[in-house]
Amino acid sequence: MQTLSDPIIAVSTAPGRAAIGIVRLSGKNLERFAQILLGKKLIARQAQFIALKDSSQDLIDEVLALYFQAPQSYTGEDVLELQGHGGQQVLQRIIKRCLEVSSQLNPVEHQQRDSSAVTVLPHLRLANPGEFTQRAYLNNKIDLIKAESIMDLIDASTELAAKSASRSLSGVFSKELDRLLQQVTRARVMIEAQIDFPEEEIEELQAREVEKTRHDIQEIIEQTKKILSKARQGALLKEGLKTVIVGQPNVGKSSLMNQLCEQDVSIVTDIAGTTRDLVQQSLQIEGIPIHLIDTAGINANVSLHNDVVEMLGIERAWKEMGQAQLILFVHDLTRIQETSYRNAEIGLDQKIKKHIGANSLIVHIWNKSDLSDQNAEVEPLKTLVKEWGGHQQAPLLISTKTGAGLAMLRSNILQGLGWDLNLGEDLFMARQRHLLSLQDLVDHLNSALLQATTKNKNFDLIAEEMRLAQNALSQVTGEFSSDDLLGEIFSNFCIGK
Ligand SMILES: Nc1nc2c(ncn2[C@@H]2O[C@H](COP(=O)(O)OP(=O)(O)OP(=O)(O)O)[C@@H](O)[C@H]2O)c(=O)[nH]1
Ligand SMILES: [Mg+2]
Repeated sequence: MQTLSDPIIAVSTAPGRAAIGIVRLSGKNLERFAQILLGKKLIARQAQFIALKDSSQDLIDEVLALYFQAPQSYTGEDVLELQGHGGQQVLQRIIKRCLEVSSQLNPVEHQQRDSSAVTVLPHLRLANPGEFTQRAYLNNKIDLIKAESIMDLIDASTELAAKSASRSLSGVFSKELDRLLQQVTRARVMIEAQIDFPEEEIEELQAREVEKTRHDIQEIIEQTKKILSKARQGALLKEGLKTVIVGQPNVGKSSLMNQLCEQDVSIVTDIAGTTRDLVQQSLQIEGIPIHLIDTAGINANVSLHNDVVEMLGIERAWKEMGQAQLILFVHDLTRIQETSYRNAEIGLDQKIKKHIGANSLIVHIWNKSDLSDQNAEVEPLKTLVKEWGGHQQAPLLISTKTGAGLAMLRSNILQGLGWDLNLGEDLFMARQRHLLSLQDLVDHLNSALLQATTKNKNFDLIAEEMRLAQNALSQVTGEFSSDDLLGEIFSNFCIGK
Protein backbone atom coordinates (compact mmCIF):
# COMPACT_ATOMS: atom_id res chain seq x y z
CA MET A 1 0.00 0.00 0.00
CA GLN A 2 1.18 3.50 -0.78
CA THR A 3 1.85 5.83 2.12
CA LEU A 4 3.02 9.41 2.44
CA SER A 5 6.23 8.20 4.06
CA ASP A 6 7.36 6.27 0.98
CA PRO A 7 10.26 7.85 -0.85
CA ILE A 8 8.99 9.13 -4.22
CA ILE A 9 10.39 9.89 -7.64
CA ALA A 10 9.13 11.69 -10.77
CA VAL A 11 10.25 13.66 -13.77
CA SER A 12 9.62 17.27 -12.76
CA THR A 13 10.09 18.94 -16.13
CA ALA A 14 7.52 19.00 -18.94
CA PRO A 15 7.49 16.10 -21.41
CA GLY A 16 8.99 16.71 -24.84
CA ARG A 17 12.46 17.49 -26.20
CA ALA A 18 14.42 19.96 -24.10
CA ALA A 19 18.00 20.88 -23.24
CA ILE A 20 17.65 19.57 -19.70
CA GLY A 21 15.19 17.42 -17.80
CA ILE A 22 14.99 17.01 -14.05
CA VAL A 23 14.25 13.87 -12.08
CA ARG A 24 13.32 14.62 -8.50
CA LEU A 25 13.31 12.32 -5.47
CA SER A 26 11.98 13.04 -2.00
CA GLY A 27 12.06 10.88 1.10
CA LYS A 28 13.51 10.37 4.51
CA ASN A 29 17.19 9.41 4.76
CA LEU A 30 18.06 9.65 1.08
CA GLU A 31 21.73 10.31 1.77
CA ARG A 32 22.91 6.69 1.73
CA PHE A 33 20.69 5.90 -1.23
CA ALA A 34 22.23 8.80 -3.17
CA GLN A 35 25.73 7.64 -2.29
CA ILE A 36 25.08 4.13 -3.60
CA LEU A 37 23.25 5.37 -6.71
CA LEU A 38 25.89 7.93 -7.65
CA GLY A 39 28.99 6.31 -6.16
CA LYS A 40 29.85 9.54 -4.39
CA LYS A 41 28.98 11.23 -1.13
CA LEU A 42 26.98 14.35 -1.91
CA ILE A 43 27.38 17.60 -0.06
CA ALA A 44 24.09 19.41 0.61
CA ARG A 45 23.37 22.24 -1.84
CA GLN A 46 26.49 21.62 -3.91
CA ALA A 47 26.08 20.67 -7.53
CA GLN A 48 28.15 17.64 -8.54
CA PHE A 49 28.77 16.42 -12.05
CA ILE A 50 28.27 12.66 -12.21
CA ALA A 51 28.32 9.95 -14.86
CA LEU A 52 25.25 7.90 -13.99
CA LYS A 53 25.62 4.27 -15.02
CA ASP A 54 23.28 1.29 -15.19
CA SER A 55 23.87 -2.10 -13.54
CA SER A 56 26.16 -3.18 -16.40
CA GLN A 57 28.23 -0.03 -15.94
CA ASP A 58 26.97 1.46 -19.22
CA LEU A 59 26.47 5.22 -19.15
CA ILE A 60 22.84 6.35 -18.81
CA ASP A 61 23.53 10.10 -18.82
CA GLU A 62 25.89 12.69 -17.43
CA VAL A 63 23.91 14.44 -14.75
CA LEU A 64 24.20 17.28 -12.34
CA ALA A 65 23.20 16.03 -8.88
CA LEU A 66 21.88 18.36 -6.21
CA TYR A 67 21.12 17.19 -2.71
CA PHE A 68 18.97 19.10 -0.21
CA GLN A 69 19.01 17.82 3.33
CA ALA A 70 15.80 17.86 5.38
CA PRO A 71 14.30 20.12 6.50
CA GLN A 72 15.92 22.65 4.13
CA SER A 73 14.24 21.42 0.98
CA TYR A 74 11.07 21.96 -1.05
CA THR A 75 9.25 19.06 0.59
CA GLY A 76 10.82 19.28 4.04
CA GLU A 77 12.27 15.78 3.48
CA ASP A 78 15.62 14.92 1.89
CA VAL A 79 15.42 15.84 -1.78
CA LEU A 80 17.69 14.68 -4.59
CA GLU A 81 17.54 16.36 -7.97
CA LEU A 82 19.18 14.80 -10.99
CA GLN A 83 19.47 17.17 -13.91
CA GLY A 84 19.99 15.17 -17.06
CA HIS A 85 19.36 15.79 -20.74
CA GLY A 86 15.77 16.53 -21.61
CA GLY A 87 14.78 13.47 -23.66
CA GLN A 88 11.98 11.25 -22.41
CA GLN A 89 13.93 8.00 -22.87
CA VAL A 90 16.94 9.31 -20.95
CA LEU A 91 14.80 10.51 -18.06
CA GLN A 92 12.89 7.23 -17.94
CA ARG A 93 16.18 5.32 -17.80
CA ILE A 94 17.31 7.48 -14.87
CA ILE A 95 14.07 6.70 -13.06
CA LYS A 96 14.38 3.00 -13.82
CA ARG A 97 17.93 2.96 -12.43
CA CYS A 98 16.82 4.74 -9.21
CA LEU A 99 13.98 2.25 -8.67
CA GLU A 100 16.36 -0.61 -9.27
CA VAL A 101 18.94 0.64 -6.75
CA SER A 102 16.24 1.29 -4.17
CA SER A 103 14.79 -2.20 -4.53
CA GLN A 104 18.21 -3.72 -3.93
CA LEU A 105 18.96 -1.65 -0.85
CA ASN A 106 19.45 -3.64 2.29
CA PRO A 107 17.30 -2.37 5.19
CA VAL A 108 20.51 -1.82 7.19
CA GLU A 109 21.42 0.86 4.69
CA HIS A 110 18.46 2.88 5.90
CA GLN A 111 19.90 3.54 9.31
CA GLN A 112 18.38 6.64 10.85
CA ARG A 113 20.62 9.66 10.58
CA ASP A 114 20.01 10.80 14.12
CA SER A 115 19.76 7.50 16.04
CA SER A 116 21.15 4.01 16.02
CA ALA A 117 17.76 2.41 15.40
CA VAL A 118 17.47 0.52 12.15
CA THR A 119 14.27 1.16 10.22
CA VAL A 120 13.15 -0.65 7.14
CA LEU A 121 12.04 2.04 4.74
CA PRO A 122 9.60 1.20 1.98
CA HIS A 123 10.98 1.14 -1.53
CA LEU A 124 11.05 4.15 -3.77
CA ARG A 125 7.88 4.54 -5.84
CA LEU A 126 6.56 6.86 -8.55
CA ALA A 127 5.05 10.06 -7.16
CA ASN A 128 1.35 10.85 -7.44
CA PRO A 129 0.23 14.20 -8.92
CA GLY A 130 1.15 17.05 -6.60
CA GLU A 131 2.75 14.74 -4.06
CA PHE A 132 5.94 16.79 -3.65
CA THR A 133 3.88 19.88 -2.84
CA GLN A 134 1.53 17.86 -0.63
CA ARG A 135 4.54 16.81 1.44
CA ALA A 136 5.74 20.41 1.63
CA TYR A 137 2.32 21.25 3.06
CA LEU A 138 2.24 18.27 5.46
CA ASN A 139 5.75 19.14 6.68
CA ASN A 140 4.68 22.73 7.35
CA LYS A 141 6.90 24.23 4.68
CA ILE A 142 3.90 26.01 3.13
CA ASP A 143 0.24 26.53 3.96
CA LEU A 144 -2.60 25.48 1.68
CA ILE A 145 -2.89 28.91 0.08
CA LYS A 146 0.74 28.83 -0.96
CA ALA A 147 0.37 25.27 -2.25
CA GLU A 148 -2.56 26.37 -4.39
CA SER A 149 -0.76 29.45 -5.62
CA ILE A 150 2.14 27.30 -6.83
CA MET A 151 -0.31 25.51 -9.11
CA ASP A 152 -1.92 28.79 -10.12
CA LEU A 153 1.47 30.23 -11.02
CA ILE A 154 2.20 27.23 -13.24
CA ASP A 155 -1.25 27.48 -14.84
CA ALA A 156 -1.35 31.28 -15.19
CA SER A 157 -2.30 32.22 -18.73
CA THR A 158 -2.12 36.01 -18.38
CA GLU A 159 0.50 38.32 -16.93
CA LEU A 160 -1.91 39.63 -14.32
CA ALA A 161 -2.79 36.07 -13.25
CA ALA A 162 0.90 35.21 -12.93
CA LYS A 163 1.57 38.37 -10.89
CA SER A 164 -1.35 37.65 -8.58
CA ALA A 165 -0.28 34.05 -8.09
CA SER A 166 3.25 35.10 -7.15
CA ARG A 167 1.83 37.59 -4.67
CA SER A 168 -0.13 34.75 -3.04
CA LEU A 169 2.99 32.59 -3.13
CA SER A 170 5.05 35.29 -1.47
CA GLY A 171 2.59 35.09 1.39
CA VAL A 172 0.59 38.31 0.96
CA PHE A 173 -2.79 36.53 1.18
CA SER A 174 -1.63 34.20 3.99
CA LYS A 175 -0.35 37.17 6.00
CA GLU A 176 -3.64 39.03 5.70
CA LEU A 177 -5.46 35.92 6.88
CA ASP A 178 -2.98 35.36 9.74
CA ARG A 179 -3.64 38.89 10.92
CA LEU A 180 -7.38 38.23 10.81
CA LEU A 181 -6.91 34.96 12.67
CA GLN A 182 -5.01 36.73 15.45
CA GLN A 183 -7.80 39.29 15.77
CA VAL A 184 -10.50 36.60 15.84
CA THR A 185 -8.56 34.60 18.43
CA ARG A 186 -8.09 37.66 20.62
CA ALA A 187 -11.80 38.47 20.51
CA ARG A 188 -12.62 34.85 21.24
CA VAL A 189 -10.38 34.81 24.30
CA MET A 190 -12.07 37.95 25.62
CA ILE A 191 -15.52 36.43 25.22
CA GLU A 192 -14.56 33.14 26.80
CA ALA A 193 -13.18 35.07 29.75
CA GLN A 194 -16.63 36.63 30.22
CA ILE A 195 -18.18 33.16 30.50
CA ASP A 196 -15.92 32.27 33.42
CA PHE A 197 -16.51 35.40 35.47
CA PRO A 198 -19.42 35.46 37.93
CA GLU A 199 -21.75 38.20 36.70
CA GLU A 200 -22.39 40.09 39.90
CA GLU A 201 -18.70 40.78 40.59
CA ILE A 202 -17.79 42.55 37.44
CA GLU A 203 -20.91 43.94 35.91
CA GLU A 204 -19.43 47.30 35.07
CA LEU A 205 -16.18 45.88 33.85
CA GLN A 206 -18.12 43.41 31.76
CA ALA A 207 -20.13 46.13 30.05
CA ARG A 208 -16.94 47.85 29.02
CA GLU A 209 -15.38 44.61 27.80
CA VAL A 210 -18.47 43.72 25.78
CA GLU A 211 -18.44 47.12 24.14
CA LYS A 212 -14.82 46.66 23.18
CA THR A 213 -15.43 43.13 21.86
CA ARG A 214 -18.33 44.40 19.79
CA HIS A 215 -16.13 47.06 18.36
CA ASP A 216 -13.40 44.50 17.63
CA ILE A 217 -15.78 42.13 15.86
CA GLN A 218 -17.08 44.98 13.75
CA GLU A 219 -13.56 45.83 12.75
CA ILE A 220 -12.80 42.22 11.83
CA ILE A 221 -15.91 42.17 9.63
CA GLU A 222 -14.74 45.30 7.81
CA GLN A 223 -11.27 43.81 7.30
CA THR A 224 -12.71 40.54 6.00
CA LYS A 225 -14.91 42.36 3.53
CA LYS A 226 -11.89 44.20 2.13
CA ILE A 227 -9.98 40.95 1.76
CA LEU A 228 -13.05 39.32 0.21
CA SER A 229 -13.31 41.93 -2.50
CA LYS A 230 -9.67 41.44 -3.46
CA ALA A 231 -10.09 37.67 -3.29
CA ARG A 232 -13.16 37.87 -5.53
CA GLN A 233 -11.15 39.62 -8.20
CA GLY A 234 -8.37 37.08 -7.76
CA ALA A 235 -10.82 34.21 -8.19
CA LEU A 236 -12.19 35.84 -11.31
CA LEU A 237 -8.69 36.02 -12.72
CA LYS A 238 -8.20 32.35 -12.15
CA GLU A 239 -11.52 30.95 -13.12
CA GLY A 240 -12.72 33.51 -15.63
CA LEU A 241 -16.26 34.44 -16.31
CA LYS A 242 -18.83 32.38 -18.14
CA THR A 243 -20.67 34.79 -20.43
CA VAL A 244 -23.60 33.91 -22.66
CA ILE A 245 -24.88 36.05 -25.55
CA VAL A 246 -28.66 35.77 -25.87
CA GLY A 247 -31.50 37.49 -27.66
CA GLN A 248 -34.15 37.07 -30.33
CA PRO A 249 -33.12 35.78 -33.78
CA ASN A 250 -31.20 38.08 -36.12
CA VAL A 251 -30.42 40.82 -33.57
CA GLY A 252 -26.65 40.45 -34.14
CA LYS A 253 -25.53 38.02 -31.41
CA SER A 254 -23.07 36.17 -33.63
CA SER A 255 -21.77 39.47 -35.03
CA LEU A 256 -21.10 40.60 -31.45
CA MET A 257 -19.39 37.31 -30.66
CA ASN A 258 -17.06 37.78 -33.63
CA GLN A 259 -16.33 41.40 -32.74
CA LEU A 260 -15.48 40.62 -29.12
CA CYS A 261 -13.28 37.67 -30.12
CA GLU A 262 -11.78 39.59 -33.06
CA GLN A 263 -12.26 36.42 -35.12
CA ASP A 264 -14.89 34.91 -37.37
CA VAL A 265 -15.93 32.13 -35.02
CA SER A 266 -19.68 32.27 -35.58
CA ILE A 267 -21.62 32.23 -38.87
CA VAL A 268 -23.46 35.49 -39.63
CA THR A 269 -26.24 35.76 -42.21
CA ASP A 270 -29.38 37.83 -42.62
CA ILE A 271 -31.50 34.72 -42.18
CA ALA A 272 -33.21 34.57 -38.78
CA GLY A 273 -32.22 31.36 -37.01
CA THR A 274 -28.67 31.08 -38.41
CA THR A 275 -27.00 29.94 -35.20
CA ARG A 276 -28.22 26.56 -34.00
CA ASP A 277 -25.49 25.06 -31.87
CA LEU A 278 -23.46 26.72 -29.14
CA VAL A 279 -20.30 28.49 -30.33
CA GLN A 280 -17.67 28.97 -27.64
CA GLN A 281 -14.50 31.02 -27.49
CA SER A 282 -12.37 32.45 -24.67
CA LEU A 283 -10.99 35.97 -24.69
CA GLN A 284 -9.60 38.48 -22.22
CA ILE A 285 -10.76 41.88 -21.12
CA GLU A 286 -8.06 43.66 -19.10
CA GLY A 287 -6.49 40.29 -18.37
CA ILE A 288 -9.72 38.70 -17.11
CA PRO A 289 -10.54 35.49 -18.93
CA ILE A 290 -14.04 35.60 -20.44
CA HIS A 291 -15.52 32.34 -21.69
CA LEU A 292 -17.96 33.56 -24.29
CA ILE A 293 -20.83 31.48 -25.72
CA ASP A 294 -22.98 32.45 -28.70
CA THR A 295 -26.41 30.82 -28.72
CA ALA A 296 -29.37 30.23 -31.02
CA GLY A 297 -31.78 33.17 -31.24
CA ILE A 298 -34.74 32.61 -28.97
CA ASN A 299 -37.86 32.55 -31.05
CA ALA A 300 -41.06 32.43 -29.04
CA ASN A 301 -42.93 30.93 -31.98
CA VAL A 302 -40.49 28.17 -32.77
CA SER A 303 -42.83 25.34 -31.79
CA LEU A 304 -45.40 26.69 -34.26
CA HIS A 305 -43.19 26.04 -37.26
CA ASN A 306 -41.91 22.85 -35.72
CA ASP A 307 -38.22 23.24 -36.45
CA VAL A 308 -36.64 20.49 -34.35
CA VAL A 309 -33.05 21.70 -34.77
CA GLU A 310 -33.93 25.25 -33.80
CA MET A 311 -35.83 23.98 -30.78
CA LEU A 312 -32.84 21.93 -29.61
CA GLY A 313 -30.59 24.96 -30.10
CA ILE A 314 -32.87 27.12 -27.97
CA GLU A 315 -32.95 24.43 -25.28
CA ARG A 316 -29.15 24.56 -25.15
CA ALA A 317 -29.22 28.34 -24.91
CA TRP A 318 -31.43 28.14 -21.81
CA LYS A 319 -29.21 25.51 -20.24
CA GLU A 320 -26.09 27.69 -20.70
CA MET A 321 -27.87 30.74 -19.34
CA GLY A 322 -28.66 28.85 -16.15
CA GLN A 323 -24.94 28.37 -15.51
CA ALA A 324 -23.65 31.74 -16.71
CA GLN A 325 -22.35 34.52 -14.49
CA LEU A 326 -22.92 37.16 -17.13
CA ILE A 327 -25.68 37.46 -19.74
CA LEU A 328 -25.24 39.78 -22.70
CA PHE A 329 -28.85 40.34 -23.77
CA VAL A 330 -28.75 41.73 -27.32
CA HIS A 331 -31.62 43.79 -28.77
CA ASP A 332 -32.17 45.16 -32.28
CA LEU A 333 -32.36 48.94 -32.13
CA THR A 334 -34.03 49.16 -35.53
CA ARG A 335 -37.04 47.12 -34.41
CA ILE A 336 -37.91 48.57 -31.02
CA GLN A 337 -40.94 50.37 -32.45
CA GLU A 338 -42.50 47.10 -33.60
CA THR A 339 -45.09 46.06 -31.05
CA SER A 340 -44.70 42.31 -31.55
CA TYR A 341 -40.89 42.63 -31.27
CA ARG A 342 -41.13 44.74 -28.10
CA ASN A 343 -43.60 42.37 -26.47
CA ALA A 344 -41.34 39.44 -27.24
CA GLU A 345 -38.42 41.35 -25.65
CA ILE A 346 -40.35 42.00 -22.47
CA GLY A 347 -41.49 38.36 -22.26
CA LEU A 348 -37.95 37.13 -22.86
CA ASP A 349 -36.52 39.46 -20.22
CA GLN A 350 -38.91 38.13 -17.59
CA LYS A 351 -38.16 34.55 -18.51
CA ILE A 352 -34.37 35.12 -18.38
CA LYS A 353 -34.60 36.75 -14.96
CA LYS A 354 -36.46 33.75 -13.57
CA HIS A 355 -34.06 31.33 -15.16
CA ILE A 356 -30.60 32.65 -14.20
CA GLY A 357 -28.71 32.34 -10.90
CA ALA A 358 -29.20 34.89 -8.13
CA ASN A 359 -25.71 36.36 -8.60
CA SER A 360 -25.74 36.45 -12.38
CA LEU A 361 -25.69 39.77 -14.12
CA ILE A 362 -27.57 40.89 -17.23
CA VAL A 363 -26.17 43.59 -19.52
CA HIS A 364 -28.69 44.91 -22.08
CA ILE A 365 -27.18 45.88 -25.41
CA TRP A 366 -28.94 47.60 -28.31
CA ASN A 367 -27.24 46.68 -31.56
CA LYS A 368 -27.29 48.12 -35.12
CA SER A 369 -26.92 51.70 -33.92
CA ASP A 370 -25.49 52.57 -37.36
CA LEU A 371 -28.95 52.06 -38.86
CA SER A 372 -30.98 54.15 -36.47
CA ASP A 373 -31.40 57.71 -35.34
CA GLN A 374 -29.90 57.24 -31.94
CA ASN A 375 -31.00 60.53 -30.44
CA ALA A 376 -34.61 59.59 -31.05
CA GLU A 377 -34.16 56.18 -29.45
CA VAL A 378 -32.29 56.93 -26.25
CA GLU A 379 -35.12 58.44 -24.18
CA PRO A 380 -37.54 55.48 -24.46
CA LEU A 381 -34.64 53.09 -23.87
CA LYS A 382 -33.73 54.89 -20.66
CA THR A 383 -37.18 54.07 -19.34
CA LEU A 384 -36.84 50.49 -20.45
CA VAL A 385 -33.44 50.07 -18.75
CA LYS A 386 -34.95 51.43 -15.55
CA GLU A 387 -37.88 49.01 -15.81
CA TRP A 388 -35.64 46.05 -16.44
CA GLY A 389 -33.45 46.93 -13.50
CA GLY A 390 -29.90 45.75 -13.04
CA HIS A 391 -26.73 47.74 -12.54
CA GLN A 392 -26.87 49.52 -15.88
CA GLN A 393 -27.14 53.28 -15.62
CA ALA A 394 -27.77 54.02 -19.27
CA PRO A 395 -28.73 52.14 -22.42
CA LEU A 396 -25.73 50.69 -24.17
CA LEU A 397 -25.88 51.33 -27.92
CA ILE A 398 -23.47 49.48 -30.18
CA SER A 399 -22.89 48.65 -33.80
CA THR A 400 -21.07 45.42 -34.51
CA LYS A 401 -20.72 46.73 -38.05
CA THR A 402 -18.78 49.92 -37.22
CA GLY A 403 -17.46 48.85 -33.82
CA ALA A 404 -19.15 51.83 -32.15
CA GLY A 405 -19.87 51.34 -28.45
CA LEU A 406 -17.79 48.20 -28.07
CA ALA A 407 -15.16 49.80 -25.83
CA MET A 408 -18.01 51.05 -23.69
CA LEU A 409 -19.45 47.54 -23.57
CA ARG A 410 -16.13 46.11 -22.40
CA SER A 411 -15.82 48.60 -19.57
CA ASN A 412 -19.49 48.07 -18.72
CA ILE A 413 -18.85 44.37 -18.30
CA LEU A 414 -15.95 45.05 -15.93
CA GLN A 415 -17.91 47.63 -13.97
CA GLY A 416 -20.86 45.30 -13.64
CA LEU A 417 -18.54 42.73 -12.12
CA GLY A 418 -17.32 45.25 -9.61
CA TRP A 419 -13.84 45.03 -11.10
CA ASP A 420 -11.57 47.66 -9.66
CA LEU A 421 -8.80 48.39 -12.12
CA ASN A 422 -6.85 50.17 -9.40
CA LEU A 423 -6.45 46.92 -7.51
CA GLY A 424 -4.40 45.48 -10.38
CA GLU A 425 -1.09 45.51 -8.51
CA ASP A 426 -2.71 44.72 -5.21
CA LEU A 427 -4.39 41.46 -6.13
CA PHE A 428 -3.70 37.98 -4.91
CA MET A 429 -4.84 34.75 -6.46
CA ALA A 430 -7.87 33.19 -4.83
CA ARG A 431 -10.33 30.40 -5.47
CA GLN A 432 -14.01 29.75 -4.97
CA ARG A 433 -13.26 27.70 -1.85
CA HIS A 434 -11.50 30.71 -0.29
CA LEU A 435 -14.46 32.94 -1.09
CA LEU A 436 -16.93 30.49 0.46
CA SER A 437 -14.91 30.21 3.67
CA LEU A 438 -14.42 33.97 3.93
CA GLN A 439 -18.15 34.48 3.43
CA ASP A 440 -18.74 31.87 6.14
CA LEU A 441 -16.43 33.86 8.40
CA VAL A 442 -18.41 37.06 7.80
CA ASP A 443 -21.69 35.23 8.51
CA HIS A 444 -20.48 33.85 11.85
CA LEU A 445 -19.01 37.20 12.87
CA ASN A 446 -22.33 38.87 12.06
CA SER A 447 -24.18 36.32 14.19
CA ALA A 448 -21.73 36.90 17.05
CA LEU A 449 -22.21 40.64 16.70
CA LEU A 450 -25.97 40.26 16.74
CA GLN A 451 -25.77 38.19 19.93
CA ALA A 452 -23.42 40.71 21.54
CA THR A 453 -25.90 43.49 20.76
CA THR A 454 -28.98 41.84 22.26
CA LYS A 455 -30.03 42.76 25.79
CA ASN A 456 -29.74 39.34 27.39
CA LYS A 457 -26.41 38.34 26.02
CA ASN A 458 -25.65 34.67 25.86
CA PHE A 459 -21.87 34.51 26.03
CA ASP A 460 -21.88 30.79 25.25
CA LEU A 461 -23.59 31.50 21.94
CA ILE A 462 -21.24 34.35 21.09
CA ALA A 463 -18.26 32.16 21.94
CA GLU A 464 -19.62 29.37 19.74
CA GLU A 465 -20.05 31.73 16.78
CA MET A 466 -16.51 32.98 17.27
CA ARG A 467 -15.25 29.39 17.36
CA LEU A 468 -17.02 28.69 14.05
CA ALA A 469 -15.59 31.91 12.63
CA GLN A 470 -12.09 30.79 13.58
CA ASN A 471 -12.70 27.38 11.96
CA ALA A 472 -13.87 28.99 8.72
CA LEU A 473 -10.65 30.99 8.59
CA SER A 474 -8.44 28.02 9.41
CA GLN A 475 -10.01 26.11 6.55
CA VAL A 476 -8.66 28.60 4.06
CA THR A 477 -5.06 28.21 5.19
CA GLY A 478 -5.50 24.48 5.64
CA GLU A 479 -5.00 24.31 9.38
CA PHE A 480 -8.29 22.45 9.66
CA SER A 481 -8.90 20.71 6.39
CA SER A 482 -10.51 17.43 5.56
CA ASP A 483 -8.55 14.73 3.73
CA ASP A 484 -11.10 14.89 0.90
CA LEU A 485 -10.37 18.56 0.32
CA LEU A 486 -6.61 17.98 0.38
CA GLY A 487 -6.97 15.04 -2.00
CA GLU A 488 -8.96 17.17 -4.40
CA ILE A 489 -6.52 20.07 -4.31
CA PHE A 490 -3.34 18.05 -4.79
CA SER A 491 -4.71 15.63 -7.37
CA ASN A 492 -5.17 18.59 -9.72
CA PHE A 493 -1.44 19.25 -9.74
CA CYS A 494 0.80 17.80 -12.38
CA ILE A 495 3.03 14.83 -11.63
CA GLY A 496 6.46 15.87 -10.45
CA LYS A 497 5.25 19.06 -8.73
N1 LIG B 1 -26.20 47.36 -40.11
C1 LIG B 1 -25.91 46.46 -39.19
N2 LIG B 1 -26.18 45.17 -39.41
C2 LIG B 1 -25.87 44.27 -38.45
C3 LIG B 1 -25.26 44.65 -37.23
N3 LIG B 1 -25.07 43.54 -36.47
C4 LIG B 1 -25.54 42.51 -37.21
N4 LIG B 1 -26.02 42.94 -38.38
C5 LIG B 1 -26.66 42.12 -39.43
O1 LIG B 1 -27.77 41.45 -38.88
C6 LIG B 1 -27.91 40.16 -39.45
C7 LIG B 1 -27.97 39.11 -38.35
O2 LIG B 1 -26.73 39.06 -37.68
P1 LIG B 1 -26.29 37.82 -36.82
O3 LIG B 1 -25.05 38.21 -36.13
O4 LIG B 1 -26.24 36.58 -37.63
O5 LIG B 1 -27.49 37.75 -35.82
P2 LIG B 1 -27.84 36.63 -34.74
O6 LIG B 1 -28.50 37.30 -33.62
O7 LIG B 1 -26.64 35.81 -34.44
O8 LIG B 1 -28.90 35.76 -35.53
P3 LIG B 1 -29.37 34.25 -35.24
O9 LIG B 1 -28.16 33.41 -35.12
O10 LIG B 1 -30.14 33.94 -36.47
O11 LIG B 1 -30.21 34.26 -34.05
C8 LIG B 1 -26.75 39.99 -40.40
O12 LIG B 1 -27.17 40.28 -41.70
C9 LIG B 1 -25.74 41.03 -39.91
O13 LIG B 1 -24.88 41.47 -40.92
C10 LIG B 1 -24.99 46.04 -37.04
O14 LIG B 1 -24.47 46.49 -36.03
N5 LIG B 1 -25.33 46.89 -38.03
MG1 LIG C 1 -26.26 33.85 -34.65
